[in-house]
Amino acid sequence: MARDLEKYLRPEIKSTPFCPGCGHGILMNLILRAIDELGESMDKMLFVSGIGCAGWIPSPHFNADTLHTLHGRAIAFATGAKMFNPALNVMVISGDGDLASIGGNHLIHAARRDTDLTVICANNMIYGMTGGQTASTTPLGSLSATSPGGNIYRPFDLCQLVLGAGGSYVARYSVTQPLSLVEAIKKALKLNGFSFIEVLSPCPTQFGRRNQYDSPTEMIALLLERCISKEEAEHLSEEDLRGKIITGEFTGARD
Ligand SMILES: Cc1ncc(C[n+]2csc(CCOP(=O)(O)OP(=O)(O)O)c2C)c(N)n1
Ligand code: SF4
Repeated sequence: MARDLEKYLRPEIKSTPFCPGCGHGILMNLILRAIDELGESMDKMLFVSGIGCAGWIPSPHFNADTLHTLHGRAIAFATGAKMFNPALNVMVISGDGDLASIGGNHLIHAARRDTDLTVICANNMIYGMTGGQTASTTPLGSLSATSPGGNIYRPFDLCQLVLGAGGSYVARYSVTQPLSLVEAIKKALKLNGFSFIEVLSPCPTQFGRRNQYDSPTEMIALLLERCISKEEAEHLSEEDLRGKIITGEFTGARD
């Protein structure tokens, strides 16, 4: 963590629980960088998370009001807090399992209602905390604790899901695209309405080791290779797009 961002952390926090090479630590840094660049006061912010490794990003680390809630229910708690105190800038930070598997219904209905929340989904394509089970985001064929022969179900495209449900601002970036990601978080924080950012965040421990990416460096290299911008994707054939992850802003659902 850059020294100038340490002021956003609780002074008693000396380390995080993340495994070496986990993308969630990078994401934590980038969220704080966005808040710092915006000059947003932590006093006006509420951070809400569910259960999972990603749920540890804000809580107990951020020196602000944090709600560490039940698995899958972060958006429900966040909605209640925002209804009670509309002046709060409410940010939900949680995992793909938490927000899109057990919590999927809250996600689509908050998007449909255009509830004024900023939701950051740390997508590592697996349930990290509980030992690497298949999530609704696990790619076809990937190995997990519950699909040792390879996942047979198609994963959600989270951005398309939220766009279809009516989210006002939808974007996807990887932790390997820090500048774009910080800009997206700043936009989402300023927007009135439901903003959703899917962040590709590698889990070397539960996803990487099972899927022959033996080191965090290999996972980062893979994201660098696979993530392409929306604009680049427009010039590629269906065959060239295979295995690629399209990143960028996906706005206009309500137009
Ligand atoms: C009601 C309930 N069901 C299941 C669990 C077990 N559980 C805790 S975290 C988790 C999944 C976490 O995955 P994700 O949200 O993707 O976060 P990650 O750990 O990968 O960052 C599960 C299934 C729970 N705590 N509560
Ligand atoms: S299990 Fe995965 S998601 Fe959880 S801290 Fe370790 S690397 Fe990160």
